[in-house]
Amino acid sequence: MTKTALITGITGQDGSYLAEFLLEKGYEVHGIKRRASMFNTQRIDHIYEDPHARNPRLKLHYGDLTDSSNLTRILAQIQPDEVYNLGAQSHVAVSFESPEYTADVDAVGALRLLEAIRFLGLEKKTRFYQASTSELYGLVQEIPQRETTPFYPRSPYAVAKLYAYWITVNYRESYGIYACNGILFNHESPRRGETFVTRKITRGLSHIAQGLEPCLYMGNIDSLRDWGHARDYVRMQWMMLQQEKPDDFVIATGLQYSVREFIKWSAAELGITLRFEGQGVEEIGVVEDVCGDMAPEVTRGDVIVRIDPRYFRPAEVETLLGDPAKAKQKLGWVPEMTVREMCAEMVAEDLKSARRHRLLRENGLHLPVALES
Ligand code: NDP
Ligand code: GDR
Repeated sequence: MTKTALITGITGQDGSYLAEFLLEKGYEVHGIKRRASMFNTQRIDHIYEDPHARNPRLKLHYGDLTDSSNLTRILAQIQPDEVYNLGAQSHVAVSFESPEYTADVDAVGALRLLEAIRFLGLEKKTRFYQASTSELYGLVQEIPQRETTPFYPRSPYAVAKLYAYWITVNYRESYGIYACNGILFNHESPRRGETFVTRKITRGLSHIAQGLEPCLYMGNIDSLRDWGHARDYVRMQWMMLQQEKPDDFVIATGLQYSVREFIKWSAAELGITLRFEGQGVEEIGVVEDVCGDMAPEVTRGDVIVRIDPRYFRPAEVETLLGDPAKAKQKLGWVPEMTVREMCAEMVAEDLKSARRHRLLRENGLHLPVALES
């Protein structure tokens, strides 16, 4: 029997990898996409099938996590075996700007889906995955963080996700729904949104290396994160829903690095040796040496990284380090890609696109290069 899955957030980083993964497993995959004034399906265009084709296995529905009427209608129509709730206003810094919207989508959105499952009597059929996050640990109470570590959220995003975490547990305990929280630590890829720190770095430095931009402006580069690859992490989202009993799992690598280190690795991939000097907001990243296929604009002594306090957050999560022991033991969790390999992959992809930009510019076509975050 073909299994059916519904993915909210299918147009996002994880949604696109998960859709690919489930299609390969033979699933019929349904995704909810938001109406936008421009096309917003770039990450899934390569797997998209013309709805006029016979029996397409990927189907998209317009919808929004703030609209329970469409969520209920889509669930009633599809009656999915599995729901992956990946949709979210997922940017921590933005959640300070739009706290109420973030709560509506990230907290009440999860409730709307769970209520729809209950209302439609799908409690015994539909398994539910909630995209929970290491941001729940916020001001960390224990190192490393595991499933039993107390939460201390530090942003409107994290507080909204705390509600979603507990409502998922509550519906599991109250109504017997097979519902799981994946407490995923940061995971990245060439498909990562351009305003998250890793992609901002790989994209920004690739642009600098191609002479398209002079400098990368960063926030707190002392921040420590446990970074993995999104492709490895979506595999675990699926694994969680294949267990006999629903449970919550931390997914992490168990290794931690600073944002500054990630900047240095990315520069090294581009043939730039970068030295940091100064302190606090005066800290700068200076080019110590250059080799490889670099635009002549980048030379020794150039300052290509500066700190801009605009990127500091009202409350910061300084350090995150996960303990994936439970996932290792129960799900056989083995990440395939190291953070350095991931960084190399991201730089390679961003460099390709920066080269295209440069070529267009050399031929008189100027595209906007936004390095905002
Ligand atoms: P992205 O920001 O790349 O994707 C978010 C998705 O949610 C997009 O498809 C977006 O649509 C959609 N979305 C946003 N608002 C709404 C809404 N109101 N209604 C319906 N859909 C909406 O995030 P990721 O793929 O990186 O993350 C997936 C999930 O995992 C998120 O819930 C995130 O909070 C969580 N998470 C992510 C981690 C990470 O490191 N990546 C770690 C832990 C948890 P559109 O394309 O139109 O913007
Ligand atoms: P995070 O990811 O907040 O951990 O949330 P992000 O990549 O945005 O920030 C990581 C750390 O880097 C610091 N930082 C900067 N961040 C951004 N975006 N831009 C900058 O210029 C910059 N300079 C330094 C941040 O302060 C932070 O400490 C991500 C999201 O995917 C969430 O949805 C998810 O839940 C968590 O990861 C786990």
